[in-house]
Amino acid sequence: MVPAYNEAATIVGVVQALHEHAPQFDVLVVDDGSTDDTSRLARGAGARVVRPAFNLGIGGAVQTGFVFARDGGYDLMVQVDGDGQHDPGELGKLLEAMEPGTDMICGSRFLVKGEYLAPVSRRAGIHIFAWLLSRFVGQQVTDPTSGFRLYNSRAIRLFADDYPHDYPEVEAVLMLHHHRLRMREVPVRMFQRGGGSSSITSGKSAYYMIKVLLALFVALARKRPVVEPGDQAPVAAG
Ligand SMILES: Nc1nc2c(ncn2[C@@H]2O[C@H](COP(=O)(O)OP(=O)(O)OP(=O)(O)O)[C@@H](O)[C@H]2O)c(=O)[nH]1
Ligand SMILES: [Mg+2]
Repeated sequence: MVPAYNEAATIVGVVQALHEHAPQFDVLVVDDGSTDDTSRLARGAGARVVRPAFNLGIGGAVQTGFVFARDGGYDLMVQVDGDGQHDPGELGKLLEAMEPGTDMICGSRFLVKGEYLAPVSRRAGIHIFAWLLSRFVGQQVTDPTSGFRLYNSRAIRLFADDYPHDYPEVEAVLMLHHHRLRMREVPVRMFQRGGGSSSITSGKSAYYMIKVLLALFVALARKRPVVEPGDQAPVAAG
């Protein structure tokens, strides 16, 4: 599942790499309102394309993918950015780590030495989220904003029902924990985006920090669902 908003420069390469490295997966591109050729190019490269009627933002786009995966009866869903920052060749590492009892595998750029990490200001924000989240969930989380993630069917069902809206990745880790699902990180390389422009402009960075911090504390205060070990289907909190 590839969320893609105006990623005409890179989407063909991403879809082709997924076909090459993950032939067992269907490729779905969610493009809600690109004004460039993203959808046409993705379809031409062999992806299925869902085009919601208006821009849902990254959270709504990814949730569309979860609904597609849940309704299609898929056992696994992998989320890969459409801007070429993730290497589909590393999907094998995520698949290997998906053992029984683990519901989400997250690719972490910070477990790899000497690779592209992110601009300094962004990195500082990521480390603050990582520090906070690690305390909230009681396990070390190094890259909570990573969008290179593999989900099993329990995680697919949870997030199809309820997924955070904008800048969703950090909050999604906390949601997973509250529903007693488990995550693990594996080292992956990440690259600079291969073209197009980031959805996180400098003006939005401050909003991002405040919104995500607020969302984290609100999520902590929310009523928790009661999910006993052994329960089959986690349900979202109302
Ligand atoms: N469908 C859809 N995809 C989106 C939307 N916003 C962002 N995306 C996609 O989500 C992925 C991640 O967004 P980016 O803007 O690259 O965010 P980022 O990777 O944290 O930021 P950079 O490191 O600057 O690239 C990319 O593939 C985007 O095209 C949206 O509103 N709708
Ligand atoms: Mg990106």
